[in-house]
Amino acid sequence: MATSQSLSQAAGAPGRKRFFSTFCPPQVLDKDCQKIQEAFIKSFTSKDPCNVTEQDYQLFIELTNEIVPCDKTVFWSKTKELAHQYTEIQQEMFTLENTLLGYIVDGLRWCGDAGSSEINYKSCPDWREECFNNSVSVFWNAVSKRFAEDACGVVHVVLNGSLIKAFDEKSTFGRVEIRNLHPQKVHTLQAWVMHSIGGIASISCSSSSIFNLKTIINERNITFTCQDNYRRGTCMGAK
Ligand code: 2NF
Repeated sequence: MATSQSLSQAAGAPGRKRFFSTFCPPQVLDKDCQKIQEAFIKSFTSKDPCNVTEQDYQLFIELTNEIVPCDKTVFWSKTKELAHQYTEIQQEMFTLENTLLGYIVDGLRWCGDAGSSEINYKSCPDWREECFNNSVSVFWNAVSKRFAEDACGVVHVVLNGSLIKAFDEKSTFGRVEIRNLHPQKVHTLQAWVMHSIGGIASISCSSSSIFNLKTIINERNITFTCQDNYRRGTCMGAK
């Protein structure tokens, strides 16, 4: 229910140093990160936690603006750990959480209160049960949209082939990210369908769930390719 982890704790979490050494030179970090933290907190404090807008995060998003190079964007859906293991090894590939914006808040929950300028550490609405326009959901929708809009070249997605809905139209990837890819910039979406992640199903590139994704992508004039159990160094099979 409540925000329990502070921003500074999150930034110091093990295994997450990569962003700062890659993108943010130490001399810039101290000053700008203070400004960024303030902008983030201002985005949702003094506001009804069920009535936050994407506009509220505008300044925070602008301050953390950075562009992932073409061909290096990695989306994921129900495969967070695996996707992050991959980008940890492939340091030139980036999930949203490998960018400053995603990095700062990944793993956190937060909200404010209309009657107070403080962070509400006691209780925040549950995004599944209480309200759609809560501080956390609105944030991830806004930044996922931005991440997709900025993507270019060949983009990648790691999907969970152990789930019947390896591609779920209601997920952030299905609802927001694929709908905001620009066909003028993105020519191919490459799906990596990974098996044995922990579910019971065994979904492959030829399953109806993946076909559904291919149809949506092709309708958007973007080429779709898919590979089962992608391993680094193997070639991608076009479907
Ligand atoms: O927490 C994150 N780092 C996060 C949250 C939402 C979206 C990251 N994203 C971005 C990533 F960049 C991925 O490319 O979207 C993609 C993953 O989202 P998904 O919904 O396709 O994948 P799931 O595994 O179903 O969900 C990822 C996490 O987000 C939470 C969910 O509980 C899980 O922890 N989540 C999903 N939808 C919402 C929502 N509407 C949500 N949290 C709040 N509101």
